[in-house]
Amino acid sequence: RILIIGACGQIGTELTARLRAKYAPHKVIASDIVEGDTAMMQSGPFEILDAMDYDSLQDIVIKYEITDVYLMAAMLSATAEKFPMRAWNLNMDSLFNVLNLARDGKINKIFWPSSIAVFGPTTPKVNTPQRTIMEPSTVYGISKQTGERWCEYYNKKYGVDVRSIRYPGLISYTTLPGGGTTDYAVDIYYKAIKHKKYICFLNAESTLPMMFMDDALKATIGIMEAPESDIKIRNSYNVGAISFNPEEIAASIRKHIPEFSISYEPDFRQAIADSWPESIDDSLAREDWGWDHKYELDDMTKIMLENLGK
Ligand code: VAH
Repeated sequence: RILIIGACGQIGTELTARLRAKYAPHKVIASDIVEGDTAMMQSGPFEILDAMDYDSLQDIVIKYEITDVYLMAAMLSATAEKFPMRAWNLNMDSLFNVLNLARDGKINKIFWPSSIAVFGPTTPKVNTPQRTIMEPSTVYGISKQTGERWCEYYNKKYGVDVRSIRYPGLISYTTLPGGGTTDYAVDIYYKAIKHKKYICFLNAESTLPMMFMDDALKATIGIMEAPESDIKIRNSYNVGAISFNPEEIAASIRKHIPEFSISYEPDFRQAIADSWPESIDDSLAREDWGWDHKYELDDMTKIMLENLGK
């Protein structure tokens, strides 16, 4: 059986639905610190769980005979800058809880999300390699870089089958993101429909790696279903899809809403975005376990506006 920790988050919500559609719903246990929406609560088992509470997590693993865990709970980049120690404790304690369950043979397989936030201002920004200089300047990035090191350590030392991908900014219409720097790329669609204008908290030139949620879910389930021998990288794989800046996503929106206008009022998140790459080299994920993205910017814009317009 599968346990999703942080099932009510931006990724967790859709991941839960996707896994319940793929496997029998009763085999996919959703958990979070708060209850989910009606669809989540009525479509399969749910448990209130604090990801930092080892004993409660172990009780759920035993109760449902969990074999695979997707650890989707974390504090993202912008919020983590406001609460550094809470972010460090949540992001790290939750990871150690799951890694230690696997080390002790209580679960078989782990998915743990890393992020392009592991890269920093000194990292080559264009087509960022899998292995390169990584001096993250954000609390979130530091926690993800450290988490990657621990994943590789537990794999090499204890044989823990933990698999990870470095998510770019993720865009979806089902669940609002919480506390990220790339969240402008979701908010802009809501504001385009509601007000036909958007005040962006990043400047026009802030090019960042991004991905539509359907591609992110394909990568997540894809790496978890790959044969163990295909997974050659045990810290975390680069995965990429599209790269754009606020001006380019605004132009994409104007193909549907010609009068849409954007203005720029950069805030503290500009420094975070400036420290991250513009585009990612994901050739190893494509070679090792067949990663391939499908959605380009205009495809995503069409889907976002259609679904948010309803
Ligand atoms: C954030 N959406 O903005 C997350 C992600 C690469 C960005 O880590 O913090």
